[in-house]
Amino acid sequence: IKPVFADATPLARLPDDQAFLADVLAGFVKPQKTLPAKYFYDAAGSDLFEQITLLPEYYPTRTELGILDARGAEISAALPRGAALVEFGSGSTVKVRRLLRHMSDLAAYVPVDVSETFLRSEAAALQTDYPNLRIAPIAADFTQPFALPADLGEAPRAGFFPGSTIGNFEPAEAARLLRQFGDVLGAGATLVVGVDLVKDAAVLEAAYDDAAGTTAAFNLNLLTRIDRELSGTFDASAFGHRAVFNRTASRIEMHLVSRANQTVTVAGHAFAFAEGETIHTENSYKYTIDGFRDLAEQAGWAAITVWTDPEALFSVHALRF
Ligand code: AVJ
Repeated sequence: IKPVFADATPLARLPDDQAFLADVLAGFVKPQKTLPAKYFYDAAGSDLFEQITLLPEYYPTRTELGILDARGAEISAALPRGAALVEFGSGSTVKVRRLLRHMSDLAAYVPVDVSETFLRSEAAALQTDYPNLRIAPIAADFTQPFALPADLGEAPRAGFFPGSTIGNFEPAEAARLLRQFGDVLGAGATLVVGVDLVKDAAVLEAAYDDAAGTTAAFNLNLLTRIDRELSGTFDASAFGHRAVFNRTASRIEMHLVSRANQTVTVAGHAFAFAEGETIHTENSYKYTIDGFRDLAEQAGWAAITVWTDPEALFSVHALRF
């Protein structure tokens, strides 16, 4: 069965490099310089992130997979029979496979991802393993509204948003995104979402500043990417990596720290960095179970069930819109 590509909202108004340049310049004129975390994931960055997920200190990926393995039957049972299952930011199909093997009655699987090439290859691989499953990929940015395929008919809607990707959004943005998922899926929909939990600062900080230096390389790769794609003059070795748990805001912050007073240009625009000055590159929000339920409720979702691992490192929530 050949995957059908449904219509989706146009991906971006600006060509990618123009949007990247605009975001970098906007971030660098702020008093606290910032870069959007979504730019981590070029080819080298995606590779480094894959390595991060295998690090001994980086517990989220293996813990969530452990929950999906141990509780996959229960989690699948929380979804309606004959559902159309929409995965937001599907990436690789490693996680959804933990649900699919318990769901023989799925009406359709709808992976949504911004990378059309990856989406196509992952959909094709999944189709080989599930020849009878209807797969309807949508190439779209899931942070923007998009339409589901028109011919899903009356199949009840379910959503899947694993990986604690929700943690990359400011709480108000996260609530907006959850409400948008509800609007895309419709009233009565079920959502399964993976959320990293608040814990000891030392455990969190080690997960984002590993001994092998892989997360540091992931963070510094942003500068290399700016040099390559935007004619930047960054010397990545003139910056260090910092990860700190901000308990008041309940988030891990990643920063790049200037090792010296220096001036760097990006596409001809000069920016001064004082020694010790940082570029804030990522927030990764951590929630308590009740804290996430409050956020979901603000966004129109009611809690159904939550699953965690024995050490309560990570949570998987089922919600109803
Ligand atoms: C992909 C956003 C879930 O926040 O843990 C990993 C990204 N950054 N190490 C996370 C990340 C540094 C990751 N998310």
